[in-house]
Amino acid sequence: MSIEALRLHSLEIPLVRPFRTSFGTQTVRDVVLVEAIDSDGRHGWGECVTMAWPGYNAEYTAGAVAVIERYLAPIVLGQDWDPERLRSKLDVIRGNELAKASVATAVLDAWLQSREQSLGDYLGAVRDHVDCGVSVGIPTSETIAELLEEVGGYVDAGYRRIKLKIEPGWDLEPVAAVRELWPSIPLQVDANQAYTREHAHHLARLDEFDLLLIEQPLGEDDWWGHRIVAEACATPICLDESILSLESAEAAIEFKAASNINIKPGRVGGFVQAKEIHDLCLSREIPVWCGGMLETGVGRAANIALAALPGFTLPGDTSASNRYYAEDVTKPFVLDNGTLPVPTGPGIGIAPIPENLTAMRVDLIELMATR
Ligand code: OSB
Ligand code: MG
Repeated sequence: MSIEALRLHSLEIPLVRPFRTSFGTQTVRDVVLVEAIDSDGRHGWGECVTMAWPGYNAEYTAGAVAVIERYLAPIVLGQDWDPERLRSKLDVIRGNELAKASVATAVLDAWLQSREQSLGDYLGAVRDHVDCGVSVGIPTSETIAELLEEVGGYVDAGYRRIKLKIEPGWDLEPVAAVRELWPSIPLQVDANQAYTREHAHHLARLDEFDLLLIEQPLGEDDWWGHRIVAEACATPICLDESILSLESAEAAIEFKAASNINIKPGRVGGFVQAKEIHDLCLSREIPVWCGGMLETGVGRAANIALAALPGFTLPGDTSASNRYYAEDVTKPFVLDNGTLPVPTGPGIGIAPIPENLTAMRVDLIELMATR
């Protein structure tokens, strides 16, 4: 089965509420779904999790589309792939992990379908449901009242862990307010690189709120700064943006810059790499959890399979579809007692609903193998 075509579907899906982080506010998810069509007529799907602008990391959606068109599609098209060989082949393109992951996952989905194997089975899933957390943005009104209203809704829905987005000026007070109302809910924070080393002792004031972790307080490449913060705080430090590869995960552990890791398959180039990082962390007893990028059902299905691996001992940002979208491009994932079911069908186990795909689509690029 060789890959005969890649289709890049650009979608715009409104979010149920604005999502504000230290790097900006999103009200619409503009996302590209990659469809890989093989010579036996199978359709594999992968989600490109870039944001529209380079605020989370250096990649952004329009740039990722250009990278896929110019560099990744010519590598992939017209050939037969297994996941490991594709991974090493795509490695000749530097960086651009989010773009690479989207193409690699679409090809992986088609390949798994040809073997009638689910992604969870392929990766080594040990659970049929995963514990779900939810990531709560900075309220656009910047009021504690709005934050508590939103968190209350998620607690009532059954989420097993709450993550609050923080930035300088929005940290101790909101965390204290949530902790006061819910004294025992598992709680953590995510700064998306908004602080500096000079804030180490300020961040240590979060210790009194019994948080699971503080995620990515400093810049992506500030290894030494994260070590300084880790020494100042009793709360575990977790890295997200800094972890781009197996090697960076190992550096974080050995250097004691982090004591747990958020694994996002997009950020590390795909599921083969995500599993390698999981395996390393499991062997070093470093807890991991599955991050999110406001995925549609396509990316969510695959993330849930990953989160079913044994080392994923903390609830992930794998929330139900209705936390993000009134209508998803796939059948929605519905929270079941604070968990989501691991898909069992071949490949990622889900595909866009054709009518939703067409209705949400703002652009379509088709790239064909040349013969
Ligand atoms: O830092 O984890 C992050 C969303 C977009 C970009 C970066 C991040 C996030 C989230 C939301 O925190 C996770 C989700 O619910 O998908
Ligand atoms: Mg994060």
